[in-house]
Amino acid sequence: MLNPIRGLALGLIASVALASASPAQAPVPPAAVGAASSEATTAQAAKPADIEHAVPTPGIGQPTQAITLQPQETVIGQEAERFHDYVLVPMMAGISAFVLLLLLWVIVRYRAAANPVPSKTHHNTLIEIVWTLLPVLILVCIAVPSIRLLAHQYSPPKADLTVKVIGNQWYWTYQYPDNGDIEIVSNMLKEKPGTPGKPTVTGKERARTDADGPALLAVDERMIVPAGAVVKIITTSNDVIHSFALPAAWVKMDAIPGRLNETWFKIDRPGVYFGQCSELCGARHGYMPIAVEVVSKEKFAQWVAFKGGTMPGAKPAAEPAAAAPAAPVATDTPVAGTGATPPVTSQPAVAQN
Ligand SMILES: [Cu+2]
Repeated sequence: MLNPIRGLALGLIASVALASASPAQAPVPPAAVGAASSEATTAQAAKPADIEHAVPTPGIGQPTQAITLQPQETVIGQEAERFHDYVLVPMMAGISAFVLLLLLWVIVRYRAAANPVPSKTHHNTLIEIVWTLLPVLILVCIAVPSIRLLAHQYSPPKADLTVKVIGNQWYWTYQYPDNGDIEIVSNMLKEKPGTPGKPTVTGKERARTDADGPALLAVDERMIVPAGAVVKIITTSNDVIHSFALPAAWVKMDAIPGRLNETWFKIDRPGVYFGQCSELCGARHGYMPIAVEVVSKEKFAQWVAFKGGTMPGAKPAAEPAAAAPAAPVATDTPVAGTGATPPVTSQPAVAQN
């Protein structure tokens, strides 16, 4: 009888010991963090590979044969498209048809042959009120949705990512201030030698393929942004006025030397979206296209690493890992400490520079 009881007691003690041991090991995450960060450092040592770039989908983010607007990928674009399709176009068609019918009616009904003695009628209060009020009502019908759309465009949600877009004669530069200030230079891809009517490659230049996108729109380096992220675009220019335009995102913003303009977009569907410089900026204005590739958040982080940049959240984790003695400090002061450490380490670095 004693043995089973002792066994039970021992079992209980053992289980209590185990239970107390596991919370005691809870602070162990440093070990896990250490393992993860050592993986990260080895990943950094071996240069991260570029992402597999998407092949553009015909009909999405590029010109189509249709006379309608390009399929709109942003909430603002969809609002603008509804306004265009269901308010502006029906109004234009209605007014044009009404004026045409009025003219035809006057031409036929009041022609000289049918109406030998012209009427001397003048001043009709009712008709004067109608032709004053009706245009006012039409203008109000346009103004209300128009100002609402403007208000939505100019009150962007909090940005997840900022890209500084710089126009140059005749290419674009994209800077990522949130990601270690990486800079991408984006040039149009020329055609294979012998292609008529379009710039063609010379020397060792890479010629455009269909995987890059349509002719005159494909570029060597696309602007990469994560899907579903609010992207704040800051435009400026190094020389003359350019304009950053991305029709599928309802974005068009002048890039003016010495001035910063701001716009934004949020595209949820991964893919490639094309635009062009939309301000006549010189001889090769037609040859400075814009290509934005929307990728998953993981792919974006991989691309940033490939370009030698950093992710805003990953930066603090990477720095203490690089400096091994900093690790115990991070475990003493939990969450706030990890947040506070990087500025302290980065500030002296800046001061030294
Ligand atoms: Cu331009």
